[in-house]
This record gives sequence, C-alpha cells and structure tokens, in this order.
Amino acid sequence: MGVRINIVTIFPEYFTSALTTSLIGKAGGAGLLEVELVDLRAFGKGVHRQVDDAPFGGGAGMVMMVEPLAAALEPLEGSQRVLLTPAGRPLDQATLDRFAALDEVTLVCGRYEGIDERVAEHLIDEEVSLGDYVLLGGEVAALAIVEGVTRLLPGVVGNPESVQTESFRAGMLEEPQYTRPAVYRDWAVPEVLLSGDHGKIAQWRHDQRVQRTRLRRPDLLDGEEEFPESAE
Ligand code: JCQ
Repeated sequence: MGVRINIVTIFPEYFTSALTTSLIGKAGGAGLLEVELVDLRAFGKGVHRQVDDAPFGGGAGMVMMVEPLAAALEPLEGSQRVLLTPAGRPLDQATLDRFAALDEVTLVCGRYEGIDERVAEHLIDEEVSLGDYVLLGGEVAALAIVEGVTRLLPGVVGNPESVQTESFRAGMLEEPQYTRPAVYRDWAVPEVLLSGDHGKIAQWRHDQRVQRTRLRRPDLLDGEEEFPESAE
C-alpha cells in the first residue's frame, strides 16, 4: 500500500522543502510514503569526497564515478533502481502506476555530463527520462516521479474519482473546465455547461477531448482513430 522511495543525490537539501510541503508531506505524515535521502557525497573518494572524474578517452566535462554509486546502491539492492537521465525511456503514467505499486523504488539522480556506463549496466534496473531536453541534474525528474507516485497512493488525493477518471481517459487530453463566475469581463463560459442537459454536456466534453488531443497531441491518437469526426 505505501511506497518507500530512496533518492540518491549530491544535493539532498534540494528535496527538503518539497517533501515537507503539500500532499507529499501529508502522505509522509500518514505513513503512505517514506522518502529516504541518500547523500552520494558521503560515499565519495578521499578527503574531498570526490564523486566525479575526467572521462577516459578525453573530452569536456566530468563523469560520475562507479565506486561512490556502487557503495550508495549496495544496501538498496532489493529496490527497483531507476536512473534519471535524458537517455532513458520517457516517463509516462503507466510507469508511475507501476512504481506506485512497488514496495521500494530508488531514484538515482545523474549529474554532470554523464555517469560511468558500468553503473547503468550493473547497478540500475531501468533508465527513465523526463523528456527530450537536458537539465543540470536528475533531481527535478526524481521530484516529478515522487509527485506522480504520491497522488496515486490511496487516501492522498481527497476524491479517488479524480485519480480514477484520469486513468479511464488515459491517452487523451482532458476537456477544459470552468467555475464561477459564468461571465468575467466579456469572457463567457460555454453555454452548454449551464444548460443542465447532462447528455449534451457529456457529448461536448468528449468532443473537446478529441478535438484538443488531435490539435495538441496527435501522437496520442496515432493508430487508434477509426473514423473522421464531424465537428472541428
Ligand atoms: C532527466 N530528462 C532530462 C544529465 C546525464 C547520466 O545522467 C545524466 C543526467 C542528467 C540530468 O537529467 C536530465 C534529464 N530526464 O537532464 C546528463
């Protein structure tokens, strides 16, 4: 039911505010989520606690060394060990669902220009990317996973329907939402939503999801569009 998430990072302080605020903090307080910050620097080499070194073969930048990561990961061998890197498989909802169902996940934050490939080969179970862009380190990606997993834990989000609804509709963008006032300046809420006709409202929302997905994320519809829809 609960998940234990270990985060291996050279910047453990980066996470402290996020982990004590909002629903993540609430999930921690309720014992649904346990986050353990593992300071990679504590496993560094020598008096300088070195965790990176120049790349074999030359070139710019530094590479994260195998020994500190091996030492940090050794006690976490029973967990699913995930490396955050732009070279990983793109994160999606199915991956978060899978992590939320595990007892223990370890998120390894890559840094610098890269990581000794022997880490990925021997000490990591899977590599995950937040998307096709490069960050300074894997910390933001790790936090994204913590948030995405947290909202799936039973009892964290007030209304379980808002979690479930979304998995029904996985593969399409959500329809636009509105609340009071019905008119602000000259910006009116779509009339159908005020009509009280629940059939018409459901149809409108479905059309909006299809239209908006087609326009913004046609890749999500690829291969599952049967017939052309009428309205555009
Ligand atoms: C994570 N999407 C982008 C940069 C190497 C080998 O590990 C590395 C990690 C980073 C930082 O992470 C990202 C990222 N998901 O940039 C280079």
